[in-house]
Amino acid sequence: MDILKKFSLEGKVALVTGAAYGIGFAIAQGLAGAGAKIAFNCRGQHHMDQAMADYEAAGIDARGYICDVTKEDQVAEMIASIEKELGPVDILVNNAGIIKRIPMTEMSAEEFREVVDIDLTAPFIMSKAVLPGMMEHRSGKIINICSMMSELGRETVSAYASAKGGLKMLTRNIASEYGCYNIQCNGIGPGYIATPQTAPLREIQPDGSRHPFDRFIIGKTPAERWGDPEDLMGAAVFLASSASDFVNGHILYVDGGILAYIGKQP
Ligand code: NAP
Ligand code: GCO
Repeated sequence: MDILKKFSLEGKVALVTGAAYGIGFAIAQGLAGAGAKIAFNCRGQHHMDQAMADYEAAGIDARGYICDVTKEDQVAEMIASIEKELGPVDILVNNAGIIKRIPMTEMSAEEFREVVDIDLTAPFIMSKAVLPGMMEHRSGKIINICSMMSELGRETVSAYASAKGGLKMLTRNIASEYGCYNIQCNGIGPGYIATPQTAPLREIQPDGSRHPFDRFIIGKTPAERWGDPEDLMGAAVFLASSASDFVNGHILYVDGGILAYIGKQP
């Protein structure tokens, strides 16, 4: 048996949400490297123009769509266009997400809802839009980008942790409900990854020293470094490919060991 063939995505169509930059862009690069045709979306033309140039520079013939993943009508329109232009979506990566770092007692219900809307309700909307096609073809892969906060809490991220904890359970539920159609829904739980989302936690201080949170994360991570978006490529290709056909409802943490570690002794 040629085991590498099981990791091939040749002939597959992959849609990665929020993949103009950051983790989504790296995952799309990984899937393209394994042979998939790439569709992605973001919300604004400015990011789209830059992203199209970045995909081209990476040698990837990606299709970009302006679409807000919280809007069911825009999502339906995007999926219809992808089906027409590339073919049915075989692989969906629910990557688009935001975070608001605000102490819970100072956070408005509106701010809380916005995070849950993008980080949890949108993966429901996106998955609901591709599931009928996957059921018809009796095959499909959905990958939800979860978080350390699917397992852990910390100050200021109540909405994000609630949404990412919920996303872990949405993952298990999709696996439970649609596994009989040969659809696998799994999650990737990235550790602390250097992207625009985490840039405020890594800012150099006015006195030239490292941000205290930066130092805290290095101390919490056995690998003693932040992750790079590229660290997530292998897990994404595995979960998108037939190599993972009997893996369902699993969250694969790619965290340099954070969840295994009690932390450095003082
Ligand atoms: P990022 O750099 O902030 O990128 C987020 C992407 O999501 C952007 O492309 C953004 O596009 C898009 N997006 C946000 N809201 C959207 C919406 N309503 N509709 C469509 N696109 C939307 O974040 P990242 O660090 O790469 O994170 C990607 C995912 O991994 C997120 O779900 C995040 O929670 C998760 N994650 C990140 C880390 C980390 O340490 N960085 C760790 C664990 C999990 P626009 O700019 O066009 O809005
Ligand atoms: C934070 C971070 C995180 C991460 C990530 C960890 O403020 O604690 O932004 O929550 O980005 O999701 O896995």
